Amino acid sequence: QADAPLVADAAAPAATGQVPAAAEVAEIRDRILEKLKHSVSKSVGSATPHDWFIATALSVRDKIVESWLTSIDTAKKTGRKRVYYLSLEFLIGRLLIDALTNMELIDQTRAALAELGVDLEALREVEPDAALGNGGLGRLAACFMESMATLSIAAYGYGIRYDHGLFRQRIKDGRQLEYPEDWLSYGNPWEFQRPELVYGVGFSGHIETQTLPDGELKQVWMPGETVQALAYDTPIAGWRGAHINTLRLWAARAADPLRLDKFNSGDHVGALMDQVRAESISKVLYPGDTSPAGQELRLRQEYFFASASLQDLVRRHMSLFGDIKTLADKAAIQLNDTHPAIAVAELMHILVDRYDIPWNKSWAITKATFSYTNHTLLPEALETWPVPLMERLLPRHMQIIYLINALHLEKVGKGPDASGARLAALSLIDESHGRRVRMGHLAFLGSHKVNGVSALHSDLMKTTVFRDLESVEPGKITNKTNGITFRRWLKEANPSLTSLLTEVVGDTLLDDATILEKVAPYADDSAFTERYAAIRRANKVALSALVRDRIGVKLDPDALFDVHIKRIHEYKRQILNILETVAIFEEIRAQSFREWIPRVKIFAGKAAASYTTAKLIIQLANDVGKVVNSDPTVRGLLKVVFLPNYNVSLAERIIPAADLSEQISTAGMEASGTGNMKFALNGALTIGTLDGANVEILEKVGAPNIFIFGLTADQVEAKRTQGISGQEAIARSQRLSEALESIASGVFSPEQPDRYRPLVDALTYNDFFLVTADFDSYYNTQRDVFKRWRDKKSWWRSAVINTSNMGWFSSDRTITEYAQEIWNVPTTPPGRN
Ligand code: T68
Repeated sequence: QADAPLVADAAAPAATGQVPAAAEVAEIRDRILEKLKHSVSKSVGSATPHDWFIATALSVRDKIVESWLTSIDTAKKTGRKRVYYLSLEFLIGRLLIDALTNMELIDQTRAALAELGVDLEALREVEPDAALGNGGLGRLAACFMESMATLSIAAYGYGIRYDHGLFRQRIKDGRQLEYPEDWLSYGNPWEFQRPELVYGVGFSGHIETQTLPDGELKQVWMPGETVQALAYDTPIAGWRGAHINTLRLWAARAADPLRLDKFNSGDHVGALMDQVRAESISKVLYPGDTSPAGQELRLRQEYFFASASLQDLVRRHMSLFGDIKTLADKAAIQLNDTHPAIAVAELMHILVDRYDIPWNKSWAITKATFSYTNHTLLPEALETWPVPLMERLLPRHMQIIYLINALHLEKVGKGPDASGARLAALSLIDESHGRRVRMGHLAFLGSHKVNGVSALHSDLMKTTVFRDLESVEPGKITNKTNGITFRRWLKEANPSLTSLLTEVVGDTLLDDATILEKVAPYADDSAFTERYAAIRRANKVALSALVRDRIGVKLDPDALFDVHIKRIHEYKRQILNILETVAIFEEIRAQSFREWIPRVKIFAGKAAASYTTAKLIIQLANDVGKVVNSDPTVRGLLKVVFLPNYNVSLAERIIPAADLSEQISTAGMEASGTGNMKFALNGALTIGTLDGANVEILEKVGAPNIFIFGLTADQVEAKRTQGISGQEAIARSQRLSEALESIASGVFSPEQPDRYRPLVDALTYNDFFLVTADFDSYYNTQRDVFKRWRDKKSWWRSAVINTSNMGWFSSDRTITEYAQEIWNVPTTPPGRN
């Protein structure tokens, strides 16, 4: 990256076109030059693009730091309640453009760099993505951090500073290969190490029982191993820079990094053993999307960051307020899924063992402090830990969990309907196949509110995974439909569209997204829709250049860009999309005389390294692309591209260029989705099932402006009880059976004809995700898409209506709801102060 060319990337988005004041530009230019000289130690003549990136980042960082210190001071002085967002994942992406945008310095900085002969868009490409997350859950945490700062909530994000984020994906011969990602190799200009902030995190050891003077017994945990947690802080600037919060990430270090005795005796490797073992905790992001972790390192990561974060926030609370009993009044801790759920037991450990607060009082404080967000109902993704592992790694926490469970079961065991089966379902311990601790149950019991991430998902929580717990504490489950930050997903990703929109609604659009409604009347204004369409076309030209650069495929920017980008998973049904692609491919070949709509199918996404089926789906997409793109009868009417290494930055380039957004999960399985919102905001029409937040998008945009197909969640459930063989659906649909046959027989894998036999067999005999059941409905709905695309006026009308109705999906709305209904903290809307 460091030696990337210093010229503008042809595919980069255009500037917003405002003319900044000359004096301000000169000042910024001088500050960048100063950083280049004194912090990077380079001259203008010898500076690489990376040097310029660092100098620019440091210059805006100075501005951020000034407001940051003020924000921290103000929160201290006013004694405000803090929000702590605990998440094992923060999928941030790049920060330069984000920081410049939110500090309102982008045009000035672009101009200042231009005076120095440097192109800001080229610098943008030099920055590595901070990819400390797998997908939606991690990206949501990043959007929430930005919105909490924008709304001036005094918040901290707590997570792990992984040396290596999500793996880099390369495609070789159509197959995914995973390479380590190395975002820190050139240094990270955004973070501040805090050497004075070090906490010891204990593991293993034993428990001693002491007798207190009053005769009470006290449990004292004597850890057998201690790892140190080091703090690294990154400032997160809210919109217009009014408030800056801290993302505090923990790195693991050995308490005793070098065993000198061993080293001196010649055992040079053994001398470093403790260090290697300790540092492995923050070495690499767990690459599972929804598969169970199943290994000790994952639990060590979870406890490591939960413990360090709680020690840190308790220390802050005590130094500010001096009374641990007021914790819940001054701190709200949000658990982002169950990954930090061990924090519930850790806080009990702190309150009971360290502060000698009686059990019941401690439990009341814990419940009032915590709340928990669930992101999935997939059974294989619900975390449980084997009791023997917990006993060995966290003996005192296991004791605490047993006690929480005993008191809980004692309470619920008194009711008239307290059958054995019901108690088994309510228990924190799953006894069905070896004893395991249910982390979802622990998070649920230890919280005062539990939320799902879309209306449908929250409803399903009440009837499936948490049905029994909900009956014990009715009303605890609430819904907080996800949202996205418009600063990144509108203004930074699509500056030209943002300019057009602010022209009609005013420049407070990013302060208050609901004013997007004012765009609706322009859906019928042809002068407006023409400009809107021209912006899309320019974005498609830019994306086409990127595709050509990266994979050498030439695209027609006037074709319909049909986009499916997200993690590769069977429930997300990329294979349904591929089947429709194959069906149309066969039809174009057979009836090439018909008037086909030129279309590009764009795929991108990573598969968990251990997820064989998902990797085979990637290979199939690539193999289909290879055959389709080179078939002479297709004549470019259909192209299939798989863009490697999907990440936040690539999403920022693809989404503004999409015409159609694929949101086609099996109904009931996608908790919310957030890509769906990003696409609709940027004016792509959605083809989707009634799943997750698609349901709410339908409500907002209206049925004529979205393409809904397929079984509903209820129908999926009913269908599964009847059996999941695909044979009947395949027999009913000639198109489907032909598409499956061509895949199974090796049309797309002539060098290995049976390569896709396992995929086709699964769909035929064991179609859990109901791909075959939904195929015809999907195929027909794609033909509705074609019909609509032919009527461009109607298409653009729908696109504008989509954009104008997305205001509600701003993460500012979501965070305001969390603040009011879960955290009980005030929010201050942004705006020019
Ligand atoms: C996603 N979950 C949901 N999980 O799938 C998506 N899982 O519908 C939703 O919009 C999003 O969360 C935000 O709420 C995930 O992304 C993971 O990434 C994950 C990571 C580790 C273990 C399990």
